[in-house]
Amino acid sequence: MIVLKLGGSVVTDKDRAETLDGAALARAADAIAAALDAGGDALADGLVIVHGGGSFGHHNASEHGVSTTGGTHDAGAVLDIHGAMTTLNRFVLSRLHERDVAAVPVHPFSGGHRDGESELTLPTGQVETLLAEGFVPVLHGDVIAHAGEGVTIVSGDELVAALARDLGADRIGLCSTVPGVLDDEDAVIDRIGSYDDVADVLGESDSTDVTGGMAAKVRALLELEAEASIFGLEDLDGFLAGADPGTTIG
Ligand code: IP8
Repeated sequence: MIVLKLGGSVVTDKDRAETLDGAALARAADAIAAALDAGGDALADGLVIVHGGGSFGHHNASEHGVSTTGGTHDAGAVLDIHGAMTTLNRFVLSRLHERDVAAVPVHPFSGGHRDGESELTLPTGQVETLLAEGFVPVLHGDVIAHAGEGVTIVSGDELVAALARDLGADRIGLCSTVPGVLDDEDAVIDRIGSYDDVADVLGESDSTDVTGGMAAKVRALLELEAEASIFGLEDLDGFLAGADPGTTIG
């Protein structure tokens, strides 16, 4: 089984509020549809897609001062952020449906929560059952109930980690706007085995990103048993066909 994250910065114009990158989303949907059509071992046990927020969630979250640790009790703010994410989810689903992919939405806000220690609990029985029934579940970064904080943000990367762990993913892919994790000279780092390998080169994200950018992604992926790949959109076909493009983490 493959867990694939489509980065919010890939499928949206990250610097312009609520703006889709239609061409990039179409290209990603083409690659997914072609890989599913081709069948093959890599996708034999199904595909779970998670997409990030890009310009559809981060701007709303930062406007309301909500992050993965700092919450809100303002129901309007919750609806605003969740609404932006479900709007983007509908776009992703519709582009996949146009290509006959059996994609269905799974909204983390409806099932997950964090405890007082910010530990995420994400039920995965529905995802597992949908996979077994031949669907492609499509989750997204979202708002989430958080004990003692009201509601906070759950990033797509956290969801990828939880799904990969609980469903025993064989492979994890993060499709990003960059061809991998880049070193000081902008060359793709082939493999990262520990965060110390890259602590010097991973700075803050340039755009409004309440969940931490590349550094947070690498940290989350390093905690997983399965190896993960971070790669650019041009390598999505290759990844889905079984190759290990970009940076391998783990
Ligand atoms: O783009 C964040 O998801 P991410 C989602 O995967 C929200 O970090 C609501 C900001």
